[in-house]
Amino acid sequence: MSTAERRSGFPQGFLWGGAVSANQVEGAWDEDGKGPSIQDVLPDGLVGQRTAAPVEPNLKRVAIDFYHRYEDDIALLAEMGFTVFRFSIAWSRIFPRGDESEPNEAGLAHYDRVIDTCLAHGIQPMVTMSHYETPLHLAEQLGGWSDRRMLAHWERYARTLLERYGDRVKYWLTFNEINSVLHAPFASGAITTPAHELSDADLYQAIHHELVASAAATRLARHIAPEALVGCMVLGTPTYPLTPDPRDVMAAMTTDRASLAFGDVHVRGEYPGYFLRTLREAGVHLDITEEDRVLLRENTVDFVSFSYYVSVCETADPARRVTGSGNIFAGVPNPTLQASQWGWQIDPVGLRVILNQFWDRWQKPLFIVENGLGAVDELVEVDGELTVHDDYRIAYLNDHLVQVEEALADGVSLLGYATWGCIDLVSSSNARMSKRYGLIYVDRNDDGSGTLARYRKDSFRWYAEVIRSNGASLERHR
Ligand code: BGP
Repeated sequence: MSTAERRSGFPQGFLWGGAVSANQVEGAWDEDGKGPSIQDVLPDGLVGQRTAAPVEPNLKRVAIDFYHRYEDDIALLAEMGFTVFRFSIAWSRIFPRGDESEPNEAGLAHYDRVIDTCLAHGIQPMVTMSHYETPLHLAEQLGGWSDRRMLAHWERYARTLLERYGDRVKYWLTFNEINSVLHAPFASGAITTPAHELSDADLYQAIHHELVASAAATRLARHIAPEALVGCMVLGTPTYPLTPDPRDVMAAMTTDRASLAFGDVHVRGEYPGYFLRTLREAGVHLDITEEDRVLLRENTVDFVSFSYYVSVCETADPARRVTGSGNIFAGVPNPTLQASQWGWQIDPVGLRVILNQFWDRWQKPLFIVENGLGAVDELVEVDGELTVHDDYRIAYLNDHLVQVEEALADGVSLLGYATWGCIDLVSSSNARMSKRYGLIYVDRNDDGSGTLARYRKDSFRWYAEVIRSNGASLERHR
């Protein structure tokens, strides 16, 4: 096979782009009627302590000021040739407390402008309805998704978004990394009970309500915006057995299934047997109505999207069950892999593994909606221009995309690839700026100083060429 043929592995129309979330880029935390969200009581990020009320300092209050700079920023994304841009809508801009009967028009109008700016540049907007940013009032009033009353508020929110934007937004995601509720119940499920006091019954009831909510949003989309495609979004972490010991293989499968269950329900419309066993053994009797069952069964997703940063290992041997670092949750470190500056193990082949696993399992088109390297960047001056020589990020993205191309050759159906934090943003786990993912540098520091000016990194020029060549410029042999 010739090199040219080998390199044409990305199909025509493959969507290339990047992803952000409202709370990590927008700032304007209380402007135009926006209410506080749960992010305002997480000043140190998902791994930090929750505060009793919104406090300063919290870098997310200004973030990278995307709320005011979206036009210039989207123009920069267009300069790279983006054909998809994933962002979330801040629920508390639309319903400031979450329980109002009427939406906040100023919030709605803002996203009209963001969406129209994307479309004017030929970029498909991809909207996440909920990305770790439930209105704070709703969380405090109801205690999170364990309470069934969340569903009515959610449905009003989802309906409002679909009625307003459904004519222009084709790609919709319901909950960001829905399976992360297992590990971050407050950020992911707005559950105010501290994680160590949370009962299995309340956790699994919250999971059930979120799954029903996701199906309810899909049903609304079918009626309001029949052209729209609705996907679930899961935190993708392939789990390898630490050794060939069959007990390790089984342990890895069990850990994997805790997350796979979320996709299983979204795709198949019912709970898998192994999940029911988990409930039985935990003595949990879920409150599932007949209406819930019908909703789940009749409103399965059009595609499955996922984030991918790391793989983990698992073992049945308690003595070897040491925990490393990872995205939201950590597994047993893999002795064959290197890690990022934050200890997240880098595994490009794992992306091919999970693409094949998901495709084999679900036979639904996939979409990679997060992937990238968080790293400390240094701004340098070249010919009077400021830039970042981020060859480490280019290497990371290149090697992952080469594995994506392999998965395409394996027959996986994949709609697109959106790199995480395409413009520098506030980190989700630690709420700092110094963990940067962007192709565009933003001049803001952990202490809040900086001009907020934007600079193109080397990876900006590299990604533009990848997109222009539809992946042909990727280096296959590093
Ligand atoms: C995912 C989240 C994102 C993003 C990413 C990187 O879990 O969906 O919001 O932040 O992880 O995480 P971090 O910012 O902690 O490096």
